[in-house]
Amino acid sequence: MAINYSEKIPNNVDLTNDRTLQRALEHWQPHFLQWWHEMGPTDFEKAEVYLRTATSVDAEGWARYGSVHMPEYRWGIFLADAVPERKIGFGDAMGQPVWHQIPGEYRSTLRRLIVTQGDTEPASVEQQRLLGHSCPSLYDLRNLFQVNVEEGRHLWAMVYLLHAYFGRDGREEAEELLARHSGDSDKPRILTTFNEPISDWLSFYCFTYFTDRDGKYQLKSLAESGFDPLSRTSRFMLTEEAHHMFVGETGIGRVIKRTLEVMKELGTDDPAKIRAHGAVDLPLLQKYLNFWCSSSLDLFGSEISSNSAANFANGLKGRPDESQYVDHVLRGATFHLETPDGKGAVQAEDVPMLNALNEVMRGSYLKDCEIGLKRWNRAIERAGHGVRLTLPSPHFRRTIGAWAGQPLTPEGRLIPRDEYDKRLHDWIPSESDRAFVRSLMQKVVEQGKMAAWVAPPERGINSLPVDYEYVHLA
Ligand code: BYC
Repeated sequence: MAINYSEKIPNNVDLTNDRTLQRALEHWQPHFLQWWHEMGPTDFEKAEVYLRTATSVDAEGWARYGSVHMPEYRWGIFLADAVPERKIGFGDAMGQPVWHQIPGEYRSTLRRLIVTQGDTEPASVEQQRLLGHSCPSLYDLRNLFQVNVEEGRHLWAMVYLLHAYFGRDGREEAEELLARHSGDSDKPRILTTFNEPISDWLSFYCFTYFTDRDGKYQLKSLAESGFDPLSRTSRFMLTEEAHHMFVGETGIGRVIKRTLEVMKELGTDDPAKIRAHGAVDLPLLQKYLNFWCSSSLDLFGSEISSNSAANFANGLKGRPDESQYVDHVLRGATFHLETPDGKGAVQAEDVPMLNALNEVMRGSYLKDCEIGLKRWNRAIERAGHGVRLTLPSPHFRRTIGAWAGQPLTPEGRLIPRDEYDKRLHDWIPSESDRAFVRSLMQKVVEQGKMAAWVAPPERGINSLPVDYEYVHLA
């Protein structure tokens, strides 16, 4: 069904013919806008931003671009087209028709999954709300706001499910999604990474590279769900998500490009000299990669998880790209898992595959993360330098699961705890590293100008030139 923009809430779910649901969502809408006014990029409400807005759910030509004041962005409810006669593709109910309503026995689990997913979306907007004040260019400022409005729309996607399928408790959860706040000591966001401050653009690029990629993998697994409305909404969210990871990958790539230029200009790889010249030395970038990668790895949950086993067996949450696997039931399958033995060594055991699905997903995610690393390392190699950027061991600096709190190097070697404590800031940014990065973050908003710590992008948005006025500041 086409997206109807003539309604108060743009949608392709035929809202006009469900007056109760329409009223409930129209009641939530001002609360969302109030939240946006208070917790979004508040100081840029009058800016005209060159944004894309979804116009259809087709993969081809699904968005239009134009200047928008962010509070007037048309947040709405867009589900990917239904697949006729879709069947559950995994778990014990494999082959049975998908559900168009919530099965009673899975109600609370599905609500928990939807609320957890929904909670991350406004959290990220809150985390990024002050970044506009230190943007490196109008191009970047526009990308930040594009990401922000789409995360707002992803909140709408989950709130729609809560309102449409869960009744009163769904409506209460929708209110709570606006009441918890990132980093709030009384009412924090649900998942750890979404309470980390994002106070500089290097963190923003790393967040969109690593944490949005967790979003990609979680959404891919929800897109497999036997609960069809969740599958359809997740599928369309993935279309929007691709740009967010693009911002991360090209952002980090541009930082590296600029650093390599400075290294060439100065004829040195001495971090102190590179910093004195106002660029990000590669060891410092490596620390940021270590920080955000390890934090994002926690978002997959514990290595051994009865939640993930039940979610899979019951057809609620599959593996990303489930169809690429041969066995979709996994009863009897095992996974070789390494965990710390508590005495400073590593033990290996074969565990039921069903219980290890968080780890399986973490593995696929890490492979995807490697792609950017390869590209960046090629640029470093071409410039004639021997340094290589790496991903930290998946066991490094974990706070969730079997490896939580274990003293390991980024290479994954267990070391004495006092050595770990002493060396931690060799591996993740120290307060002085962060202060240096913050010192680089001076707002650049003159048309066509770019901050000195990051190279311009190769091309602009929607075939426009890089120096286009992507944001017209009031
Ligand atoms: N922090 O069996 P366990 C995105 C909790 S990002 C705090 O180990 P399970 C985006 C867990 O909730 C994608 N708590 O794990 C990106 C559970 O609590 P309860 C977001 C954590 O359940 C950028 C307990 O520990 N989407 O979209 O198999 C910008 C034991 O859990 C954490 C989703 O996450 C943590 N890191 O898997 C904007 C999808 N990890 O229930 C957006 C929905 C675990 O015992 N969520 N816990 O009270 C899920 O599928 C699962 O909840 C998780 C955890 C994958 C998060």
